[in-house]
Amino acid sequence: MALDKEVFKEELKQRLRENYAMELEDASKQEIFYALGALVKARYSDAWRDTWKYYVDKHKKQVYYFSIEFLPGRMLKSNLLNLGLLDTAREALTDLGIELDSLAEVEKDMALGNGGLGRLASCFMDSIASCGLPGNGNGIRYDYGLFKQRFVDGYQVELPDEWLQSGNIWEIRRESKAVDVRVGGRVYLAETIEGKLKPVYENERILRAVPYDTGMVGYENNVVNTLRLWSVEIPDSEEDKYQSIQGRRELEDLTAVLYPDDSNEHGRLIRLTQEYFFVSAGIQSIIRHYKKRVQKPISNLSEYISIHINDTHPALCVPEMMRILVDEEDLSWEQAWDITGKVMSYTNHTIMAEALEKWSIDLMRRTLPRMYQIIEEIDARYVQTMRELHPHDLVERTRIIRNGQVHMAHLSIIGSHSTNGVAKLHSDLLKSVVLHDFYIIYPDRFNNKTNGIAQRRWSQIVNEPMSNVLDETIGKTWRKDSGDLKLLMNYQSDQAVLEKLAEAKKINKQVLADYILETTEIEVSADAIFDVQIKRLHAYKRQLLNLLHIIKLYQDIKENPDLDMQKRVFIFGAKAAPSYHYAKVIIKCINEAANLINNDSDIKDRIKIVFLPNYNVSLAEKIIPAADVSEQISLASKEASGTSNMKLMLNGAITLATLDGANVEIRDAVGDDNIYIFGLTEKEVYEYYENQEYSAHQLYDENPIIRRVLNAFIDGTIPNIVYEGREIFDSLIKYNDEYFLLRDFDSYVKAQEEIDKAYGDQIFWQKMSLINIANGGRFSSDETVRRYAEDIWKIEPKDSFVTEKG
Ligand code: 73E
Repeated sequence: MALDKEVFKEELKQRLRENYAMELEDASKQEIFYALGALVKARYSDAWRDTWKYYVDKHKKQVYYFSIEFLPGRMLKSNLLNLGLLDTAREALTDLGIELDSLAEVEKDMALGNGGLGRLASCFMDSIASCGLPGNGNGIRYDYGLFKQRFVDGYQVELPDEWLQSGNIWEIRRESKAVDVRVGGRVYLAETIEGKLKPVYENERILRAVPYDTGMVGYENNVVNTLRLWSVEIPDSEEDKYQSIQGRRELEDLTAVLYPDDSNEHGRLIRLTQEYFFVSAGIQSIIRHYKKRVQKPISNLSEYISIHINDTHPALCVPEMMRILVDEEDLSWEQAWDITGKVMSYTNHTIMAEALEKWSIDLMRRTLPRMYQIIEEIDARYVQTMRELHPHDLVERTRIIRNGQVHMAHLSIIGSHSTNGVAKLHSDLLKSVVLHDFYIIYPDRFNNKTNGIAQRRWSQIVNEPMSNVLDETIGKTWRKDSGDLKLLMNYQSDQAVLEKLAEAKKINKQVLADYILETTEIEVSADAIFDVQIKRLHAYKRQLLNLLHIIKLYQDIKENPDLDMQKRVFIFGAKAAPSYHYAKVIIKCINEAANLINNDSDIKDRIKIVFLPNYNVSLAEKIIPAADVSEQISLASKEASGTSNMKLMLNGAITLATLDGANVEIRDAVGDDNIYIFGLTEKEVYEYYENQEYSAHQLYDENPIIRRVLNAFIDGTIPNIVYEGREIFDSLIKYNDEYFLLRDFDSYVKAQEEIDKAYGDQIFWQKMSLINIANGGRFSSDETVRRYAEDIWKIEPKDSFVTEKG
């Protein structure tokens, strides 16, 4: 319901009086932010309750998206936008002498995720609600989000992210919905009087799981779904067991921190317990709701409930559902197995071997004894059934328990009805290579769902200057349906439109330049090309290749001081997992190269390097609208999809990419002329793996440019990296360059030279940029979740939403 500006002002003042006993004039930004947050929350609380009631009354099938990470970032502006209040709020606040944007900065990022996987989960939450789909998130309420990153002497330093320090305005603690989760101890099976085998628990620990719910507000559709995050507490019944501070700490630490790993798995007890904790709490609460509210026989569960396993971290959903159905609901194993398979579906997000989770049998048995018994039974039955249908070897390779380990991806595939990859190329690789054995066994289970992004956030909210040009040019329908961005294609030769888009970009670049100056004291010109690489730091993503090219440019200018080139600012944003030594070495080298180049007067500002610390969702929101070039340069086959590639194109950046992940689909969307592609293809990479013919040393010997660039790491050219430089050098030469940086170097340099040339012709550049914006709508997570809803979850949108859309 629309809200009048004057009423808005009055309500805000009223809330300040109620919550803080204070007049607006005396209130701090913090206090005004909380009052505004409370106002916004009150605006959707009725819709939240009604949505839930509607799903129950209409017996709607619901999906529960289980993810160990969610990365919503700030929610104020997104909630205001979705409630149709953004303009009203902005105007009302302006009248009161307050700037909405600076108020929004008060909100701490909710950073309960590492990177793409967690952000995708949050984009899906937004889109599921915005499409009127009955769907909820289920995860962990970590006390500390992903660490805060600082640089000290060029090294990454990690500080705790105390995001809850001043409270979290959006969440509601629901004590009455708490459940108990049992871990550890011993479990054996004993016969009941009815002659059934039932598990008996001994010396187990009971954890109290308390849910905190956050409303996921749909875009102008009165739908508010729920993100439920679980926090651990000590149950009253167990208080006497936790007398010591240390004992309490251990337990309370369970939901204290998010594991700061991306594509690197550290087999740690706490992590496994975290996984079971949120899985068990989530499934118990789903079943409780089903029995109490849906009130249908448990055998009909799959008609009303769908559970999505986001990567393998929630794979225990399979045995936990079996436990509840068999141990607690008294179903036969066969019936329970049939239901579980129908309810569960699974997404794979990576082919990196080290990220495919495996747990030792010993750890699993000690930590989660009942889970292990059930997994053993699933495994034994799998082997028994498949032996009759497939060769022995194939069955052995695909079973869940192998070589003393429990394979969580195998469990997820065997225990669900759908396995999907996150971009076409990735899904094909799953079928042909990574999960090929499973594809032979279950060909019908495999499918692709290319990732998408919450377009409203990544265009309207973060990029107002561009949004205004779009409104003036193609009308406002694109704000609801990003497919309408296509209309912009009619203006690709309209000089006035191209100029307006260029002006909008310039405004964003100036804003970022100011931020860079403020945070790093580096002065950059908004006339330079803003060349951006923002993502987790990982060898396969090849931030180092970017650096090698920068060093080449530096050496070229030193050799030829009058070198004619476009000015460039290379902007990095990346966190390295604290235990990922090599990634941290790369950070140090980039920072030292920055120091060298930024302060060398011979360079005359033609190149600048800016490594912005603490890359997170809010920083992405500042960088992305200002980007000219989007670096998507992972080794082909390694990046499952990527999603910053989609956000950057939507904001008019030109992609410089390998044919990896969703880059392939971006190329298909914009055409070869509006993207810069370089490097090995995924097929060529696999050929190298097979023929073992790659020699980085040979490239070093034969290519003087490569030699000069690499030598800069060990001959003192880049200062202060005596050890780090050697390590980089050795990784490339002595250990033969695992990610083929040197093999792709020449074609990368060539693509960069073409970009340099293209930017010189502004009309040409702006046209490419426009074509990227116009085709950005294709990667909307609205569309992605609709595909999941239709093909996998079998859920339908709220009726009123269907009629609204016609
Ligand atoms: O390519 C990205 C993808 O866009 C992929 O690396 C990332 O997921 C994104 C969303 O689909 C991803 N993260 C993880 N695996 N894949 C991961 C693995 C272990 C721990 C935390 C995250």
